[in-house]
Amino acid sequence: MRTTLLRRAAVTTTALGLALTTAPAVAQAGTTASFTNAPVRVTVTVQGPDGLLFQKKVFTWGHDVTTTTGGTHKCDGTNGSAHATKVPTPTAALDHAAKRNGFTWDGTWYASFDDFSVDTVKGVSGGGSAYWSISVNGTPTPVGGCQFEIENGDQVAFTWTSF
Ligand code: B12
Repeated sequence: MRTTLLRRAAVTTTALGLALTTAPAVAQAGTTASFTNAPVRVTVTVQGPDGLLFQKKVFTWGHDVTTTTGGTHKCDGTNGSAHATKVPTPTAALDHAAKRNGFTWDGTWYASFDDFSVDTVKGVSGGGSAYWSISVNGTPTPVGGCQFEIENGDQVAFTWTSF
């Protein structure tokens, strides 16, 4: 019994240690703790031309992402100086969803926007007549997916949309 309890405590401590080493930084402002880029839990939906391709709750924060076409770049809301500090973003959420659920996405990097255009998700691309629209809570984002800030509980959707 005691051995089991000790083993459980060790596992919990290890898990907590892992979470703290992989979670983003916590900033301390005066006496009040304030979080920068604190992880949020959002629902990521990928709606393809023939139906739902993916839908799941994802724990996410702004981070560097790598695509085959675009290479490695930040995707944390500081893109295009949209935010002064790092924040969770739609494309970062897609990236976390893809990594943890075994699917891929690809995007072209546009230095002019300091952002990726999301071109392919789960092997499905626009093919010149459609694109992956990015919306949060049903509203298309006015900026690219690495510039927009998402919040806890948001509905983040990538929807295959004809021109
Ligand atoms: C046409 C257009 C599109 C078309 C492009 C394809 C086509 N059929 O031509 C489509 C419909 C795909 C599109 C999509 C989006 N767009 Co758009 N688009 C434009 C527009 C009106 C003209 C671009 C253009 O042709 N430039 C001329 C060519 C010669 O230059 P270019 O660099 O080669 O153009 C390419 C890029 O602009 C790229 N592109 C288009 N939109 C976006 C958005 C982002 C974030 C990136 C990185 C690249 C990109 O596609 C163009 C053609 O290949 C601009 C407005 C403007 N005045 O620039 C907005 C504009 C670039 N788009 C914008 C946005 C927000 C989007 C979306 C994110 C909207 C959304 N919420 O879904 C999506 C991209 C989503 C994704 N998958 O990542 C914003 C970007 C602002 C910002 N700071 O990020 C702009 C500036 C409009 C605005 N709100 O003022 N767009």
